[in-house]
Amino acid sequence: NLSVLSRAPPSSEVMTYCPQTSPYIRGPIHVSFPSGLTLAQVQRKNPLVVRGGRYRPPDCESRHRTAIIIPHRNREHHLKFLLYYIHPFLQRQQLNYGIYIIHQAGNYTFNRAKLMNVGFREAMRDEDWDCLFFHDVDLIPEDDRNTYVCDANPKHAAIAMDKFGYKLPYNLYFGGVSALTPLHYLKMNGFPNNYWGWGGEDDDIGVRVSLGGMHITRPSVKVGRYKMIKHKLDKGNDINPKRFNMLSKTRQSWKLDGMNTAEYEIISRKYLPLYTNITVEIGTEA
Ligand code: UDH
Ligand code: NGS
Repeated sequence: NLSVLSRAPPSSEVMTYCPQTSPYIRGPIHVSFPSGLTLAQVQRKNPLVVRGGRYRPPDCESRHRTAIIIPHRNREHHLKFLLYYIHPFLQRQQLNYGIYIIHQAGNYTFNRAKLMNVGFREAMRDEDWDCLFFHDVDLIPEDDRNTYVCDANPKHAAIAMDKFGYKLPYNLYFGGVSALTPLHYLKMNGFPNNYWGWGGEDDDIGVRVSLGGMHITRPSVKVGRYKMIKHKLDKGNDINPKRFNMLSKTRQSWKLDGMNTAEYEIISRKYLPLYTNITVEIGTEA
């Protein structure tokens, strides 16, 4: 009987939208890194987070569906702290959200941007996310007025990091944390797949934003604040000596290399209590 299926649910089950501005927002967050923190503790502090690191507000319908995409390898100690801060942060913003760790398999040189392409495609398989936050694992937001929702143009969120004296290091900087809608992402053909090792890929992504006919928006420096968990350059992520040469060619290469050419093999997809863990084989440099 189809009329049963099309009937509206009883009014007690219809949830109203959450307010435009969440009443739970507090402003500045004091960030420190408590020793001995465990994932079990993070889990206990976030009882409403369900399988795969998903959450939706219990008492209202969120206005936003945001996926957090985190490129990862060998940074479990950073991940623990990020999860500790980011889950409550996103809940205070009354978002419908999911957290995705995109874990590069093997020991070959790291490729941050290609992992983001994997994250985009794989997260969109799960849900019709309306915003994706591409998020380094070592950056902790320090103000919950920095809302994890998308703007009309691609947004660079990590504009004031402690390591740069809470200022933008240079005008076109697009590193750390950025937010794009699926439409933004496709307009710029996603991110480049061929930046192996450290540096330049974020600048390439910034250039793609304008090549895709868009511009970069930013929150105010007062709220776009982040603390970076200090670390050295990782093993397997040496500085990419080709980056300047590659950057000089983005205008010619962006349509030929990006989301439309991202090839990879998913090794596993695990819906863990605090995040979805996608392990992927992304190959090696051509
Ligand atoms: N990442 C990993 N594992 C790695 C390398 C990178 O998970 O082995 C991820 C992680 O999410 C990290 C992001 O990629 O936050 C960016 O890499 P990064 O933290 O190494 O880059 P960042 O520029 O720091 O933040 C580099 C510090 C040394 C720079 C020296 C060059 N001047
Ligand atoms: C630029 C890099 C970016 C990098 C930024 C900040 O020089 O990839 O520095 O680096 N661009 C090139 O190398 C072409 S940081 O101070 O975080 O180590 O994100």
